[in-house]
Amino acid sequence: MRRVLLLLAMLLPLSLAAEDGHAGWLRYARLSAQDAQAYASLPQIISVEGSSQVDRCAAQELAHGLSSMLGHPFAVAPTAGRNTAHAPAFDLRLASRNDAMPPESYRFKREGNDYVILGADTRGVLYGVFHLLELVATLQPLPKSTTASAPAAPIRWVNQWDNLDGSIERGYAGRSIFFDGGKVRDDLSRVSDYGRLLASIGINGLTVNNVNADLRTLEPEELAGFTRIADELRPWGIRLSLSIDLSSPEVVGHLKTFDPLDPAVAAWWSKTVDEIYTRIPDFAGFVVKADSEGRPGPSHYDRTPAEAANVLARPLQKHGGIVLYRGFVYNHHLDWHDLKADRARAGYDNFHALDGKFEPNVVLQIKHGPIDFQVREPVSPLFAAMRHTSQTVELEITQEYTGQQRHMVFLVPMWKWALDTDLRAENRSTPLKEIVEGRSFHQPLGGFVAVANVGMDTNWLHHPMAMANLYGYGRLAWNPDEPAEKIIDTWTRLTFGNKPEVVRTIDALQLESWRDYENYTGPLGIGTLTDIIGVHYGPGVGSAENNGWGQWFRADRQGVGMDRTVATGTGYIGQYPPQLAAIYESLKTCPDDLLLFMHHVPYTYRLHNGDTVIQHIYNSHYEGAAAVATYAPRWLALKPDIDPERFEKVLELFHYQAGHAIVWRDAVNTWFHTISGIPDELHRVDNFPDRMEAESMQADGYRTVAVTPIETASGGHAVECEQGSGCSLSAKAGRSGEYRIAVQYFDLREGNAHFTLLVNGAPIAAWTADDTLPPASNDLKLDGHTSTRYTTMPVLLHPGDTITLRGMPDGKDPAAIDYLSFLPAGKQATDTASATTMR
Ligand code: GCV
Repeated sequence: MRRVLLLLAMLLPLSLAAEDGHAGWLRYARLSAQDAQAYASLPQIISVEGSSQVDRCAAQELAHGLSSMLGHPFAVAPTAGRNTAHAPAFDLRLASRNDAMPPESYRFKREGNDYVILGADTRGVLYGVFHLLELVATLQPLPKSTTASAPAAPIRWVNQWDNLDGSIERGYAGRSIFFDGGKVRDDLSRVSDYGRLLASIGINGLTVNNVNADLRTLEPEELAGFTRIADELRPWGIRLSLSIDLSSPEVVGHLKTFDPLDPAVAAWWSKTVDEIYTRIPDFAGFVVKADSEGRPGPSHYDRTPAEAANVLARPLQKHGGIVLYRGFVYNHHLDWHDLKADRARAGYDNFHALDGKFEPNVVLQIKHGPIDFQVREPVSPLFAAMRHTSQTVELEITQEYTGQQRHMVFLVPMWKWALDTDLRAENRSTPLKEIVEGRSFHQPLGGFVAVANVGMDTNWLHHPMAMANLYGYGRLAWNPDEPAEKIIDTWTRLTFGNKPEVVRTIDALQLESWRDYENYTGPLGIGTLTDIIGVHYGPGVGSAENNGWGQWFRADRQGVGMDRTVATGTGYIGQYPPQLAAIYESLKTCPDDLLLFMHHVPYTYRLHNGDTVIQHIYNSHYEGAAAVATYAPRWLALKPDIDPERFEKVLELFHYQAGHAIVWRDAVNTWFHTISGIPDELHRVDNFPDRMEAESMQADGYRTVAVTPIETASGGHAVECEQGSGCSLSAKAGRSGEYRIAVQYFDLREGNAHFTLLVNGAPIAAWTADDTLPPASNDLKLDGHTSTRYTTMPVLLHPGDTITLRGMPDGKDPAAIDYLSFLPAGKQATDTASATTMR
């Protein structure tokens, strides 16, 4: 089959054929004849010394990739073994002891006409092959010899939060590729494809089930299914691991207790681990979420996390398995009246006294920030406290709080910002990256874990641009020193080709996107300002306050921000080593980007950049929304150079993001305007001369409804259609000139409402509110998640023209409308959506 595909790939013409994104960055697109010339003398035989599945996979991948890119056949020599043929060959070789190469590393060398890829082990060979293919795809010369490229740390894992029923917690790209209907899927072909993508970026472990683990996970029939998944991953050098629930001895083993210090419990874990290894000999280990968000844990028996982790670790040890015990342990019933209560303190408070009490094969898995993957958080102080414990940093690829793969947000700059943060433990340089590499405190294990949550969507993550986060994560886990610019440049070339204009544009868009998103959501370290007790997507500013979840930013009429100082606040800052604590404690030195995370200040407090806090909140939201409005026009310029399918998909998402950034901007600014009572110096906030509120138009069948939270609709109200046969709104235009008309409506997933916009009875636009753009999670309310915008092409209006908007509800979607905005065509209007164009 592989051969047939290979031949087909070679016959494909050099054109912009539609691409569905399934190949990710491993497209192996055909090079032009001129570019291919540089590789014309490459040997066409691939000989492979090792005989493992991984070695064979590496050889096949090299043959496939080179054939596809260079347009002539490359073939794997039929028998495994050293290259003894006289014809020049690619020689995939395993290093000998004398080569003294670090585990999983590779290097290249030339021997006569042979190209040798020398792997420290079979994974090293595979990684070397992928690197060589990347060099060709990005038109780089193949080096004569290299020093070894070795991974920064041994643990480079991905977590999936997939449930056995096929749903995915915080998954935004369809259902699980692993599970359906309570068991492992019959067809696991996408699992193998996923393994290949992960191997190409050096990932060596995959946890396939949710950390909120199903209680049946360790049942024998489920283990049989997991064995099949492990078999699919093994050829790609990826070891399977499982999330487990600590109460399993009771639930699965029918013991009376799950107390980690009970000998019967220890015996049960030992027996269960042994059974797993008879099925999955390279099983990687367990991931544990305990005493967190309602999960059972050792506190039930007054035991410590170390005692719980160790009972799992001991039986895993002899098999080479590890325990990743999550540091995400906190009380979600905090008393919000208590000004000393602070969720950010929880990681350190729960774990620092346990340093040195874990078995050597236990690794603490710590989210990079102390809260929960907000758009900006400081690095967790726990990393600096655990000097005798191996640690991994947990990052989040799935964009739970960062636009859920409906907004483009390239997270590598954020991760690098965190990884480069110098915690100054022991008054010396201890950047986060060096702590998790095990270098700062001389720990044997450590590394990187990221939650990815790919799904059944053909292109894995829904937004074509989101794949840069998966790719970038792998690159950083291999080498956290690699610049974000280099990472995105390589990804863009692999994903969209090497044309300079394409590469320049996409690199710039991606690199700007995190700051833009932060600007129109939650600047100054305040938190993302999303609906934290709902789906974590659109604006829901007040939801963080006044409840037990502890994501407070403590806004009142005078000021805003969490006082986490030692002097007057929760004392959180004192959990950092003294030199870093001193920087955060003082208003003089605390960076603006973290100000409201660390301090409570008046709205009139002046930032280092000279703005008052309140004016900065207003300005940054306008800046962010304006920046996002440029994405679609910049992307449009690439139309001749991008295949139509991916071009249209990205364009649609960029239009959507521009509209949703305005929803964010207005909701957050209105909320702060209301609470502070301080007007915007530039008179933009709550002042929209371009707008016509839907509830002010003449309605046929539409009725006015209040929207909650109130700030997520213009004027707090919208209209819903109550007639199955459809409804309409109309009004006189009252202005003359060329305008784009933006219609702000609500798109609910369970139904495809239809809208038609008419001027003097003639339709000028029609569209369907389908479920591809607004939140991936189902939300049946009119709110900041579902508010969506459609913008027309320019139309010429005269005073007295009649504007009519017809809405046809469908299913549970009532064709609801918030307002119409008239944006002067041809100039940047105050409402930044003017830069969007007709869909
Ligand atoms: C898997 C946050 C998320 C949860 C997630 C949890 C965790 O609270 O919203 O969906 O649960 O983190 O990381 O355990």
